[in-house]
Amino acid sequence: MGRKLLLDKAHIPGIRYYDTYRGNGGYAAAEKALKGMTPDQVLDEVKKSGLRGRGGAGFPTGMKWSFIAKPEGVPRYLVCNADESEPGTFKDRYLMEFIPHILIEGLIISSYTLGANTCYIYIRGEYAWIPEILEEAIADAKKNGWLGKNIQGSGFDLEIYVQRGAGAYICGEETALIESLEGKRGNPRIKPPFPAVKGLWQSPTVVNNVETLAAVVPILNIGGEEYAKIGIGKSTGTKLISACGNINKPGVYEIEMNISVEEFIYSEEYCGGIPNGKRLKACIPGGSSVPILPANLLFKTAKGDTRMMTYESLSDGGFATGTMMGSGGFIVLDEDQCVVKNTLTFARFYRHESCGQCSPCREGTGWMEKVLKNIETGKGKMSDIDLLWDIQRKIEGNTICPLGDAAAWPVAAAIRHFRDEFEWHITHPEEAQVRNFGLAHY
Ligand code: L3W
Ligand code: SF4
Repeated sequence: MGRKLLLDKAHIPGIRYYDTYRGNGGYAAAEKALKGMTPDQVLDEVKKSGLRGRGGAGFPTGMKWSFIAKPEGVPRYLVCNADESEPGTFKDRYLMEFIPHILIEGLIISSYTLGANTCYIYIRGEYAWIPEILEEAIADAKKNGWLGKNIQGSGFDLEIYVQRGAGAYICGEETALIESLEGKRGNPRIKPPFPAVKGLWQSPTVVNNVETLAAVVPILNIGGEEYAKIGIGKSTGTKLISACGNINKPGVYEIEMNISVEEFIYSEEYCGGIPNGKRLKACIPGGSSVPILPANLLFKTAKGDTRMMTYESLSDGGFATGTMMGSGGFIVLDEDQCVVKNTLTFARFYRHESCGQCSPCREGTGWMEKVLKNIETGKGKMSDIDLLWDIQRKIEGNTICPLGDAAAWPVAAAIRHFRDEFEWHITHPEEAQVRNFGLAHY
C-alpha cells in the first residue's frame, strides 16, 4: 500500500466536520507554524520538500513563494485556484468535498508564510454544492480561533473568502482568474509581470492549486526532508490522480510518485485493469490538454525504461514519444474507442472555451473542430490531415496563454500516433460511422 498524506483520513466518518478533523490531528501543522516557526522557516520546509504545483505546470512551489514581491504598505494575496475544469480532472473536488479542513489549514499556513491577510478560494461555478461546504468549514475554523484577528494568539490575521466562477474554463488560467476576481471578463493577461509581482488589484499575489496548498499540511507535519524522500528525483511526495475512462475502478487515488504506469492501470489498489477483457489502446494521463500516448509507448519510454508516474518519466522523450503529468486527470481508452472522435470532442471543448483574445487560438480552434468534424463524419479528404497538422502548428507557442497550446497538443499527438486511424476514417466513411473506431494500436 502506498503512503497516503492527503487522503489518509478520508475514510473517517465525519472528517468533513471541524471536531472530527481536529480530533484526528487536524490543525496540528497550522499550530506548529503559527506558534513555533517564522514565515521563512515554513518557506524553507516547503522548499526542502520539493513540492511542485499540482494544477498542471509542476512549477516549484517554494520558488514561486519566494518570488512574491514585498513592497512596503502594499497588501499581498493568496488565491486558491479551485476552478478545476480540465476534462478528466476531479481530484480537487474530492478534497474540497470530503476533507475541506485540510485545504483551510493549508491556506492558513500558506498565507502566514506569504504575509497575506486575505485569501480567496476561486471555485468553478459547476461545483455548485461545494462553496457551502467550504463556507461552513471556514465558519467553524473561525469559531475555533483559526481565522480572523490574532489567530491562536500569534498576532497573524487572516480572512478567507469563497468566490464562485461562472463556468468558464479559461478562468482556471491564473491571470484570467485574477481578472474575474476583480469583477471583469476572464481574459488572460500577458505575462510578465507574473502575479507574484503584480496580481490581484496590481498587488503581489500567489495563485496555487487546491492540492498544492493542501499538501503544505503534511509537509509541515512530517517535515520537508521526509516529504522529499517519497517519490523519484524531482517528483517528490504524493499526487492525487483522478482516473476515468475504460477502467474497472474509476476514482481519485493518492499515489506515491514512484509507481509505474502499468501498476497504476492494472493493480487492484488503483484502476483494477480494463473491463470486459478489452485491450488497452491509449491513455491521456494528465487531463485533456496533454498528448495522448498509445499503449506501446505507455509502459516503456523510448529508451526502454519503465514508464513511471512521475513528471519526468511521463514526459520522457518529449512529445515525440512522451506526454505530461499535467493535472493528473488520467483518461484510459480501450480498443473500442475512437481517437478521431475523442480528438474532436476535445477540439470542440477548446473552441468553446477560447476567450477569443488572440487570433491563432480564436480562429484555429474553430478550424480544427471543423476539419475534425469532417473527418469524423465521413466527409474528410486525405489533405485534411496535413491541414489539421498545419493549423495546430500555427497555434502552438503563438498565444497569450497556455489554452492555445492545450488545444494544439492533443490534435498533434493524435495525428502523430494514430495517423492511420484518421486515414481509415477518410477511406472508410460509412464503416467508420457504424463502428466508430479505427485501427487497433496495441
Ligand atoms: C514568477 C516567474 N512566477 C512561472 C509561475 C506562474 C504560474 C506557474 C506556472 O499553466 C499548465 C498549462 C495547462 N516569476 C515565473 C512564475 N511562474 N515563471 O509558475 O507557470 P506556467 O506558465 O508554466 O503554467 P500555467 O500558466 O500555470 C498551467 C496545464 O497546466 N494543464 C492545466 C490544467 C487545468 C487544470 C484544472 O482545471 N485544474 O489543472 C494541464 O496540463 O495546459 O500548461 O503560477 O505565474 N519567472
Ligand atoms: Fe484567450 Fe486562447 Fe489567447 Fe488564451 S490562447 S488568451 S484562451 S484566445
